[in-house]
Amino acid sequence: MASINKQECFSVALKLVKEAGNLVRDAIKKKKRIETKSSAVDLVTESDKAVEKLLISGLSSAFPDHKFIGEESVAAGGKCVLTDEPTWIIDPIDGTMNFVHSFPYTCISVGLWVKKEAEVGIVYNAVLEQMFTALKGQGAFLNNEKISVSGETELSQALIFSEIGSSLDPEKVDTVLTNITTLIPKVHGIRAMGSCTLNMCYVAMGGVDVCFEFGIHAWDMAAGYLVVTEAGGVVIDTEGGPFDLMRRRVLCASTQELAEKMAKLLKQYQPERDGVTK
Ligand code: LIP
Repeated sequence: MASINKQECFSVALKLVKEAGNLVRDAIKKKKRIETKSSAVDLVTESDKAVEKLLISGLSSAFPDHKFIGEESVAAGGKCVLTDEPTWIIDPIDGTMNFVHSFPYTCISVGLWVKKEAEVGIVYNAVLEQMFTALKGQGAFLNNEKISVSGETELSQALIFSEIGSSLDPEKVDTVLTNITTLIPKVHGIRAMGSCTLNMCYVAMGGVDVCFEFGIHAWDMAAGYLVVTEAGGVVIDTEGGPFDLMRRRVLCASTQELAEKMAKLLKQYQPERDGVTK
């Protein structure tokens, strides 16, 4: 198996993400060419494809042995398989719907997983100039300043990010609405901002106390997972128990206590796992 120099991987990826950020910052102001994918509200633009191409071509020439899972490559028929090999997991524009509407809650997300563990996480909201970074065992940072979760333990005091998602499956929509109805009288506030990755980073920076979502993919969580855990937060499955990157569900919280309280309240939904070959 290829061995990695984590610091070198981080530096190379950071440079490429900054370059891709210039592209996103410029493109968000312009008219986009929009196509749909799994549903009428699951969108892709030429910028999603261009950013993914830039990142994969830069990373693969620096690290020819490494593997890739990229949102748009998978949409084009590529594989979504996580092995023990060093694997870059990329969402070129997380929050594509927001990007399409020039709503600046959108980011580039790049995670490096090795032996199925997160080693590097980079999340860049280029429009608002927020660069979240994490290396395993070295803490999490926003624009080079160390960040940490809020430490909140009480549901009644918690600000929560939920999501609507891009699946129109009636069972999924019912799960979303049921959970919001359950939570409204129990928490401080609920928001739905449109980017799973940024939601996770906002838990990491202490801006919100919990986020959860069903139906997202490995690329929506791979980098955010490390940013949250390195900021002292908790990432678990939505019904409690260990987080599984390929299970397409996530619950992040500032503390274990809060995560467990949330998991007990949530109606569950299980989409087909990532990586299932047909
Ligand atoms: C988006 C997620 C968001 C989710 C959307 C979509 P994309 O990712 O981050 O949280 O609610 O359905 O999956 O498609 O913009 O990269």
